[in-house]
Amino acid sequence: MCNTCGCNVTAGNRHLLFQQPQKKTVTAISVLSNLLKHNDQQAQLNRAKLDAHGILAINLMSSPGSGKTALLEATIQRLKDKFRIAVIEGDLETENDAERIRAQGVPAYQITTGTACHLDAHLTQHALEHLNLSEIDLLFIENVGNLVCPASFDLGHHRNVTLLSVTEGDDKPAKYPVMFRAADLMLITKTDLLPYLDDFSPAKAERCQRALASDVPIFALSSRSGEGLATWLQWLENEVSQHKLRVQQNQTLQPRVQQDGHKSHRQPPEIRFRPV
Ligand SMILES: Nc1nc2c(ncn2[C@@H]2O[C@H](COP(=O)(O)OP(=O)(O)O)[C@@H](O)[C@H]2O)c(=O)[nH]1
Ligand SMILES: [Mg+2]
Repeated sequence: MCNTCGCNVTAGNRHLLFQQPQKKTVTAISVLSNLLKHNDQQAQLNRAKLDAHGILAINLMSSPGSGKTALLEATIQRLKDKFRIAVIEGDLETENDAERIRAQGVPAYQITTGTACHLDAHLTQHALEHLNLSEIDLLFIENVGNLVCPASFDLGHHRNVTLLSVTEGDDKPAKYPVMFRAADLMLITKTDLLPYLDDFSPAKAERCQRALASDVPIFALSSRSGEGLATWLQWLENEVSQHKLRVQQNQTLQPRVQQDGHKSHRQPPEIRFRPV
Protein backbone atom coordinates (compact mmCIF):
# COMPACT_ATOMS: atom_id res chain seq x y z
CA MET A 1 0.00 0.00 0.00
CA CYS A 2 1.12 3.56 -0.74
CA ASN A 3 2.27 4.48 2.76
CA THR A 4 4.62 1.56 3.00
CA CYS A 5 5.85 1.10 -0.57
CA GLY A 6 6.34 4.84 -1.11
CA CYS A 7 4.25 5.06 -4.26
CA ASN A 8 2.39 8.07 -2.88
CA VAL A 9 5.37 10.24 -3.86
CA THR A 10 4.60 11.68 -7.31
CA ALA A 11 5.97 14.41 -9.54
CA GLY A 12 3.15 16.59 -8.17
CA ASN A 13 4.01 16.32 -4.45
CA ARG A 14 7.72 15.37 -4.36
CA HIS A 15 8.66 18.96 -3.43
CA LEU A 16 6.73 18.56 -0.15
CA LEU A 17 9.18 15.89 1.03
CA PHE A 18 11.89 18.52 1.33
CA GLN A 19 9.61 20.76 3.43
CA GLN A 20 9.20 18.06 6.11
CA PRO A 21 10.93 18.80 9.46
CA GLN A 22 14.26 16.95 9.50
CA LYS A 23 13.89 15.39 12.96
CA LYS A 24 15.76 12.21 13.79
CA THR A 25 12.51 10.56 14.86
CA VAL A 26 10.87 11.04 11.46
CA THR A 27 10.21 7.67 9.87
CA ALA A 28 9.49 6.93 6.23
CA ILE A 29 5.91 6.02 7.15
CA SER A 30 5.26 9.30 9.02
CA VAL A 31 6.68 11.32 6.12
CA LEU A 32 4.46 9.44 3.67
CA SER A 33 1.41 9.83 5.93
CA ASN A 34 2.02 13.57 5.98
CA LEU A 35 1.95 13.56 2.20
CA LEU A 36 -1.50 11.99 2.35
CA LYS A 37 -2.59 14.83 4.67
CA HIS A 38 -1.23 17.39 2.20
CA ASN A 39 -3.07 15.52 -0.53
CA ASP A 40 -6.37 15.92 1.33
CA GLN A 41 -5.83 19.65 1.77
CA GLN A 42 -5.07 20.08 -1.94
CA ALA A 43 -8.09 17.92 -2.82
CA GLN A 44 -10.39 20.23 -0.81
CA LEU A 45 -8.99 23.22 -2.71
CA ASN A 46 -9.49 21.46 -6.06
CA ARG A 47 -13.09 20.59 -5.17
CA ALA A 48 -13.82 24.16 -4.06
CA LYS A 49 -12.44 25.41 -7.39
CA LEU A 50 -14.57 22.92 -9.37
CA ASP A 51 -17.65 23.80 -7.31
CA ALA A 52 -17.08 27.51 -7.86
CA HIS A 53 -17.41 26.77 -11.59
CA GLY A 54 -20.36 24.39 -11.13
CA ILE A 55 -18.33 21.46 -12.53
CA LEU A 56 -19.10 17.83 -11.65
CA ALA A 57 -15.87 15.76 -11.64
CA ILE A 58 -15.96 11.98 -12.07
CA ASN A 59 -12.95 9.76 -11.44
CA LEU A 60 -12.84 6.59 -13.57
CA MET A 61 -10.84 3.72 -12.07
CA SER A 62 -10.13 0.18 -13.26
CA SER A 63 -7.45 -2.19 -14.50
CA PRO A 64 -5.55 -1.11 -17.60
CA GLY A 65 -7.51 -2.05 -20.72
CA SER A 66 -10.95 -2.46 -19.15
CA GLY A 67 -12.37 0.20 -21.46
CA LYS A 68 -12.19 3.58 -19.66
CA THR A 69 -11.12 5.58 -22.71
CA ALA A 70 -13.51 3.70 -25.00
CA LEU A 71 -16.34 4.52 -22.59
CA LEU A 72 -15.34 8.18 -22.60
CA GLU A 73 -15.29 8.23 -26.42
CA ALA A 74 -18.76 6.66 -26.58
CA THR A 75 -20.05 9.02 -23.86
CA ILE A 76 -18.67 12.16 -25.48
CA GLN A 77 -20.20 11.21 -28.85
CA ARG A 78 -23.60 11.00 -27.20
CA LEU A 79 -23.44 13.86 -24.66
CA LYS A 80 -21.22 16.55 -26.11
CA ASP A 81 -24.14 18.55 -27.51
CA LYS A 82 -25.83 18.53 -24.11
CA PHE A 83 -22.89 19.24 -21.77
CA ARG A 84 -19.52 20.92 -22.08
CA ILE A 85 -17.16 18.02 -21.35
CA ALA A 86 -13.43 17.94 -20.64
CA VAL A 87 -11.10 15.09 -19.67
CA ILE A 88 -7.95 14.72 -17.59
CA GLU A 89 -6.06 11.58 -18.62
CA GLY A 90 -3.62 9.69 -16.41
CA ASP A 91 -1.04 7.21 -17.68
CA LEU A 92 2.58 6.48 -16.90
CA GLU A 93 3.66 7.49 -20.39
CA THR A 94 2.28 8.71 -23.77
CA GLU A 95 -0.31 11.25 -24.90
CA ASN A 96 -2.34 8.49 -26.59
CA ASP A 97 -5.54 8.71 -24.54
CA ALA A 98 -5.68 12.52 -24.57
CA GLU A 99 -5.34 12.39 -28.36
CA ARG A 100 -8.24 9.91 -28.57
CA ILE A 101 -10.38 12.30 -26.51
CA ARG A 102 -9.38 15.40 -28.51
CA ALA A 103 -10.36 13.52 -31.67
CA GLN A 104 -13.91 13.57 -30.24
CA GLY A 105 -13.78 17.38 -30.21
CA VAL A 106 -13.40 18.06 -26.48
CA PRO A 107 -10.43 19.39 -24.50
CA ALA A 108 -8.16 16.87 -22.80
CA TYR A 109 -5.05 17.24 -20.66
CA GLN A 110 -2.69 14.28 -20.32
CA ILE A 111 -0.86 13.68 -17.04
CA THR A 112 2.10 11.33 -17.43
CA THR A 113 3.06 10.08 -13.99
CA GLY A 114 6.39 8.47 -14.94
CA THR A 115 6.47 5.78 -12.26
CA ALA A 116 3.46 6.63 -10.07
CA CYS A 117 0.61 4.11 -10.26
CA HIS A 118 -2.20 6.59 -9.45
CA LEU A 119 -3.16 10.26 -9.74
CA ASP A 120 -3.13 12.55 -6.72
CA ALA A 121 -4.53 15.96 -5.83
CA HIS A 122 -1.34 17.86 -6.73
CA LEU A 123 -1.15 16.30 -10.20
CA THR A 124 -4.84 17.10 -10.65
CA GLN A 125 -4.33 20.71 -9.55
CA HIS A 126 -1.64 21.10 -12.20
CA ALA A 127 -3.94 19.64 -14.85
CA LEU A 128 -6.81 21.95 -13.83
CA GLU A 129 -4.56 24.93 -14.56
CA HIS A 130 -4.46 23.79 -18.20
CA LEU A 131 -8.23 23.68 -18.66
CA ASN A 132 -10.67 26.56 -19.14
CA LEU A 133 -12.91 25.81 -16.16
CA SER A 134 -15.52 28.40 -17.10
CA GLU A 135 -16.33 26.29 -20.18
CA ILE A 136 -16.88 22.90 -18.51
CA ASP A 137 -19.99 21.24 -17.00
CA LEU A 138 -18.67 17.70 -16.70
CA LEU A 139 -15.04 16.76 -16.08
CA PHE A 140 -13.88 13.15 -16.34
CA ILE A 141 -10.61 12.13 -14.76
CA GLU A 142 -9.32 8.84 -16.17
CA ASN A 143 -7.06 7.50 -13.45
CA VAL A 144 -3.99 5.33 -14.08
CA GLY A 145 -5.04 1.73 -14.76
CA ASN A 146 -4.58 -0.01 -11.41
CA LEU A 147 -6.99 -1.82 -9.08
CA VAL A 148 -5.30 -0.79 -5.80
CA CYS A 149 -3.75 2.64 -5.21
CA PRO A 150 -6.10 5.06 -7.05
CA ALA A 151 -8.83 4.20 -4.52
CA SER A 152 -6.87 5.83 -1.69
CA PHE A 153 -6.41 9.32 -3.16
CA ASP A 154 -8.89 12.15 -3.10
CA LEU A 155 -8.30 14.22 -6.25
CA GLY A 156 -10.90 16.85 -5.39
CA HIS A 157 -13.49 15.06 -7.51
CA HIS A 158 -17.10 14.17 -6.58
CA ARG A 159 -17.81 10.63 -7.73
CA ASN A 160 -15.84 7.42 -8.25
CA VAL A 161 -16.85 5.10 -11.06
CA THR A 162 -15.16 1.68 -11.08
CA LEU A 163 -15.15 -0.43 -14.24
CA LEU A 164 -14.86 -4.21 -14.43
CA SER A 165 -14.60 -5.68 -17.91
CA VAL A 166 -15.95 -9.15 -18.58
CA THR A 167 -12.52 -10.39 -19.65
CA GLU A 168 -11.06 -9.77 -16.17
CA GLY A 169 -13.05 -12.36 -14.21
CA ASP A 170 -16.17 -11.97 -12.12
CA ASP A 171 -14.38 -12.32 -8.76
CA LYS A 172 -12.38 -9.07 -8.97
CA PRO A 173 -14.51 -7.18 -6.39
CA ALA A 174 -13.67 -9.97 -3.90
CA LYS A 175 -9.97 -9.87 -4.74
CA TYR A 176 -9.63 -6.06 -4.83
CA PRO A 177 -12.13 -4.94 -2.17
CA VAL A 178 -10.51 -1.56 -1.54
CA MET A 179 -11.05 -0.44 -5.11
CA PHE A 180 -14.58 -1.75 -5.42
CA ARG A 181 -15.60 -0.39 -2.01
CA ALA A 182 -14.55 3.06 -3.26
CA ALA A 183 -17.06 2.90 -6.12
CA ASP A 184 -20.08 5.20 -6.19
CA LEU A 185 -21.11 3.33 -9.34
CA MET A 186 -19.82 0.06 -10.77
CA LEU A 187 -19.85 -0.61 -14.50
CA ILE A 188 -19.50 -4.07 -16.02
CA THR A 189 -18.00 -3.31 -19.43
CA LYS A 190 -17.49 -5.07 -22.80
CA THR A 191 -20.74 -7.04 -22.48
CA ASP A 192 -20.65 -7.63 -26.26
CA LEU A 193 -17.95 -10.24 -25.45
CA LEU A 194 -20.14 -12.22 -23.03
CA PRO A 195 -21.25 -14.76 -25.68
CA TYR A 196 -17.58 -15.77 -26.08
CA LEU A 197 -16.80 -16.05 -22.35
CA ASP A 198 -18.46 -18.99 -20.64
CA ASP A 199 -16.96 -18.27 -17.22
CA PHE A 200 -17.98 -14.64 -16.53
CA SER A 201 -21.23 -14.32 -14.65
CA PRO A 202 -22.55 -10.75 -14.23
CA ALA A 203 -24.70 -12.07 -11.35
CA LYS A 204 -21.57 -13.38 -9.56
CA ALA A 205 -19.75 -10.06 -10.12
CA GLU A 206 -22.73 -8.33 -8.52
CA ARG A 207 -22.74 -10.80 -5.60
CA CYS A 208 -19.02 -10.10 -5.00
CA GLN A 209 -19.74 -6.35 -4.98
CA ARG A 210 -22.69 -6.72 -2.60
CA ALA A 211 -20.55 -8.88 -0.29
CA LEU A 212 -18.51 -5.70 0.33
CA ALA A 213 -21.63 -4.15 1.90
CA SER A 214 -21.86 -1.95 -1.19
CA ASP A 215 -25.33 -0.91 -2.30
CA VAL A 216 -24.18 1.21 -5.25
CA PRO A 217 -25.84 0.95 -8.66
CA ILE A 218 -24.32 -1.61 -11.05
CA PHE A 219 -24.83 -1.17 -14.82
CA ALA A 220 -23.66 -3.52 -17.56
CA LEU A 221 -22.76 -1.99 -20.92
CA SER A 222 -20.72 -2.18 -24.08
CA SER A 223 -19.04 0.91 -25.51
CA ARG A 224 -18.53 -1.10 -28.73
CA SER A 225 -22.16 -2.09 -29.40
CA GLY A 226 -23.83 0.69 -27.42
CA GLU A 227 -25.83 -1.85 -25.39
CA GLY A 228 -26.63 -0.51 -21.89
CA LEU A 229 -25.19 2.96 -22.54
CA ALA A 230 -28.55 4.70 -22.13
CA THR A 231 -28.69 3.85 -18.40
CA TRP A 232 -25.16 5.20 -17.85
CA LEU A 233 -25.96 8.39 -19.78
CA GLN A 234 -29.11 8.89 -17.73
CA TRP A 235 -27.11 8.43 -14.51
CA LEU A 236 -24.63 11.07 -15.70
CA GLU A 237 -27.38 13.53 -16.63
CA ASN A 238 -28.96 13.13 -13.16
CA GLU A 239 -25.59 13.58 -11.49
CA VAL A 240 -24.85 16.79 -13.42
CA SER A 241 -28.21 18.33 -12.55
CA GLN A 242 -28.03 17.24 -8.89
CA HIS A 243 -24.57 18.76 -8.63
CA LYS A 244 -25.73 22.09 -10.05
CA LEU A 245 -28.42 22.19 -7.33
CA ARG A 246 -25.91 21.23 -4.66
CA VAL A 247 -23.55 23.99 -5.69
CA GLN A 248 -26.39 26.54 -5.67
CA GLN A 249 -27.03 25.53 -2.05
CA ASN A 250 -23.35 25.89 -1.19
CA GLN A 251 -22.95 22.15 -0.71
CA THR A 252 -20.50 19.67 -2.19
CA LEU A 253 -20.01 15.92 -2.44
CA GLN A 254 -17.06 13.82 -1.27
CA PRO A 255 -16.25 10.59 -3.10
CA ARG A 256 -15.79 7.34 -1.15
CA VAL A 257 -12.00 7.55 -0.92
CA GLN A 258 -10.47 4.54 0.87
CA GLN A 259 -7.58 6.19 2.66
CA ASP A 260 -7.20 3.43 5.18
CA GLY A 261 -7.40 0.90 2.42
CA HIS A 262 -4.39 -1.01 3.73
CA LYS A 263 -6.45 -1.99 6.79
CA SER A 264 -8.90 -3.78 4.52
CA HIS A 265 -6.16 -5.83 2.91
CA ARG A 266 -4.89 -8.91 4.66
CA GLN A 267 -1.88 -8.23 6.88
CA PRO A 268 1.40 -9.63 5.53
CA PRO A 269 2.49 -12.87 7.20
CA GLU A 270 4.60 -12.43 10.29
CA ILE A 271 8.31 -12.96 9.58
CA ARG A 272 9.94 -15.50 11.86
CA PHE A 273 13.64 -16.27 12.01
CA ARG A 274 14.81 -19.85 12.17
CA PRO A 275 16.85 -20.57 15.30
CA VAL A 276 20.53 -21.01 14.41
N1 LIG B 1 -15.18 -5.78 -27.55
C1 LIG B 1 -15.03 -4.65 -26.88
N2 LIG B 1 -13.82 -4.10 -26.77
C2 LIG B 1 -13.69 -2.95 -26.06
C3 LIG B 1 -14.80 -2.31 -25.45
N3 LIG B 1 -14.33 -1.21 -24.80
C4 LIG B 1 -13.02 -1.15 -25.02
N4 LIG B 1 -12.62 -2.20 -25.79
C5 LIG B 1 -11.26 -2.49 -26.24
O1 LIG B 1 -10.43 -2.78 -25.11
C6 LIG B 1 -9.14 -2.25 -25.32
C7 LIG B 1 -8.77 -1.30 -24.19
O2 LIG B 1 -9.70 -0.20 -24.18
P1 LIG B 1 -9.34 1.20 -23.57
O3 LIG B 1 -10.55 2.04 -23.67
O4 LIG B 1 -8.08 1.73 -24.16
O5 LIG B 1 -9.07 0.77 -22.05
P2 LIG B 1 -8.46 1.63 -20.83
O6 LIG B 1 -7.02 1.24 -20.71
O7 LIG B 1 -9.26 1.21 -19.63
O8 LIG B 1 -8.65 3.06 -21.17
C8 LIG B 1 -9.16 -1.55 -26.69
O9 LIG B 1 -8.64 -2.44 -27.65
C9 LIG B 1 -10.64 -1.29 -26.91
O10 LIG B 1 -11.00 -1.25 -28.28
C10 LIG B 1 -16.09 -2.90 -25.60
O11 LIG B 1 -17.12 -2.42 -25.12
N5 LIG B 1 -16.14 -4.08 -26.31
MG1 LIG C 1 -7.24 4.62 -21.23
